[in-house]
Amino acid sequence: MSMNKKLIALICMVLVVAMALTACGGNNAANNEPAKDSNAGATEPKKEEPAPAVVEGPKYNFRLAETHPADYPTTKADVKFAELVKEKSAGRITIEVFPSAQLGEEKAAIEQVQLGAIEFTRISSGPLGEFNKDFGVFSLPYIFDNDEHVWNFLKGDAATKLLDSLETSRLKGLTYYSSGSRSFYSTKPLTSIEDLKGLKIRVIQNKLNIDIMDALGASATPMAYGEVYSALQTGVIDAAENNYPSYYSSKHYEVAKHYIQDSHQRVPEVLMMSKAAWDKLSPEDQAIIKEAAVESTDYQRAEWAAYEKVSEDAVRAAGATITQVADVKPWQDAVKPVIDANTVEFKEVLDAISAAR
Ligand code: GTR
Repeated sequence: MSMNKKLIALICMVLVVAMALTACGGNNAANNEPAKDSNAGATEPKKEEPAPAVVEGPKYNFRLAETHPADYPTTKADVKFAELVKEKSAGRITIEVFPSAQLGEEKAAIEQVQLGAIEFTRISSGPLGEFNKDFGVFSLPYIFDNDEHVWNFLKGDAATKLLDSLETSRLKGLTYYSSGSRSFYSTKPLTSIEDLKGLKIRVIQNKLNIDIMDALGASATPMAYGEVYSALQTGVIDAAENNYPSYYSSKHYEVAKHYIQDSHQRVPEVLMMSKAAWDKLSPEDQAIIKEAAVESTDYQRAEWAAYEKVSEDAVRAAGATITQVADVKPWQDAVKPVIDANTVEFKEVLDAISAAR
């Protein structure tokens, strides 16, 4: 190789190395530019850099209504969401979380959020069914096999469409959170489906819940969550139903110590905003709220998984008698009329739920 050729080869090598270094440095924190195609040719997906905080814009001080106490997984996630919003808006948007139903029980909270008097709430899809018919689907019994099935569905298009449909009810759905599965508990011994017959069972206010209790031979008593403890204690009701975390944190296990795990419903939690308040925000601020909500989801799911275990252990240790339903088929058969009566109404979503199995 002549001297000239060697020189040209050397220059080419230097250029190639320089170009490679420039490409690597194209997504660093210093330039704050998100990578255009960060996954191209990469074996491992690269983490997106956080978008810079949106400093310019109006200041807001919002409120968020939460039914559960401060140490409950949904409340912790609400706080996480508020922190993320504050960070992303450089402190312009603050959200104060009011736990323990301080701003009202769930039904009242939804109404306030519809009006824009409260800007945010974290709510169960159970009561939402009364405000938005499509959400009733989550109250149908035994439609999900397990938590994985629930999340396969929640991560798909049909669940996003459902969340978006809340706009027709003056609500802006932001994200779903975990809520495990609901099972029955009673002040009276409860070890089989037969034991439910004739019981007065508190339900979340929702027509489908009443139909389910009828199908099981029980009688449904719709009631706000905050009233259940004393209603069980005084015998106004015999039973209620919920997941382990609520059974534990509400202390219902103290007064109704017979729990039968049949997992009849898996009713996701929803974080949502008032549509009226949402519409007043700039597109940049809307993006902040949406991103923060989505980012708080994994945190909530992790908190949920841990607390579900803690609460089951705690109620067992406190002397609750827990019966695991070995064969759920008789239970499914008993409530089949409720499913049959609603298959047409919820067909599209039910198909998506089956496909997510
Ligand atoms: C809990 C849910 C609450 C509330 C409660 C109830 O599982 O997290 O939002 O709906 O159930 O039974 O009222």
